[in-house]
Amino acid sequence: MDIARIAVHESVAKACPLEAMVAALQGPDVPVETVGDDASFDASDCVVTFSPREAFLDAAWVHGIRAGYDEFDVDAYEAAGTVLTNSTGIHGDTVPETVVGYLTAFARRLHVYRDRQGDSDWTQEPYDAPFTLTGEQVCVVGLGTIGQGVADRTDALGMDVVGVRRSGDPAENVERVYTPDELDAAVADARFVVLCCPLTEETEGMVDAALLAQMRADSYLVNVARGPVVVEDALLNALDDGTIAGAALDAHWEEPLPDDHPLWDHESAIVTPHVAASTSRYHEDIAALVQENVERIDRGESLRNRVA
Ligand code: NDP
Ligand code: 7N6
Repeated sequence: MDIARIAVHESVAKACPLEAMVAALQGPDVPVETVGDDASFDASDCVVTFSPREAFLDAAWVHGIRAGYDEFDVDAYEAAGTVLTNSTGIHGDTVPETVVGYLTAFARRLHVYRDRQGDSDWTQEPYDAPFTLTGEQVCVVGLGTIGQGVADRTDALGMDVVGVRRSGDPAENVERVYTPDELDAAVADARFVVLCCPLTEETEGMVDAALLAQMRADSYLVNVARGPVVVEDALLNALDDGTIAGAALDAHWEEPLPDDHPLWDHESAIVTPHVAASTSRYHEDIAALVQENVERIDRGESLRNRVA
């Protein structure tokens, strides 16, 4: 593969300023330019993009600037012989820090007081409402870059950490690793269930009414993965009828979450607009991944994060 151009698709602007990405990707050898939906590609192009487009299949290599590549048709890339890489590996601090924020807010009731602040409301939560994270169990579903970061941080906070992944292989700072067929058992004792897995055929709808019913009534669901991993109606019902105590959602079924969605006003929900990974250095992290792979191509090596 010979890369003669890096084409930065305008959809990159959904995650970071386009100009910053173009500047970060500039190197001595390969020219970098911004392209829109009308652009065409050939077998000497690398496309850096947030969203998929059919025309990208004409390029040599497409780099998705997200860890999740569920919107990309991997089979079509294989059939076209177009290389597809993703951006896993760069979210090990940002997303886990956000998760610790959700857990701390729920335990220390910070989201409740922030809601009351606008009304100058001094009302204190009931005596038995606040709790400490220390000593509570967290179940981390997906133990990759993000899940490991969540495990490390929650372990450091004195929590009991269990996890789930298909391989069932042990993970650092995780006391017990379950496989997906043991999900019921994995969540049963957890005060928090944190979803850090990809959206796949296997994980779509994984958190349904039956699984929510297995969770403790005083437990919280955190979704930093993808909206469809959770069955929307099942979660809304579980929040309404007290099957679980609350949920923090960064990933949603439809984005932006519609104005009239019941979650916006739900007192036991924390809603963030898919920003768990936000950082002012995002463009630099992506550029480092792309540049590493440009160098690998020059050396004739296999690409990092290749998914097709
Ligand atoms: P990784 O590929 O590093 O980790 C994914 C983990 O999920 C692996 O441990 C994998 O292990 C596990 N996994 C896969 N299938 C299942 C399953 N059926 N049940 C349980 N675990 C499973 O990805 P990242 O940690 O970088 O990102 C994970 C996901 O988080 C992304 O795919 C994306 O959807 C989302 N994300 C969201 C962000 C946000 O802004 N909210 C930011 C970045 C990512 P194994 O193969 O052994 O199953
Ligand atoms: C954009 C991060 C991912 O999969 O959903 C996230 O990487 C997007 C800042």
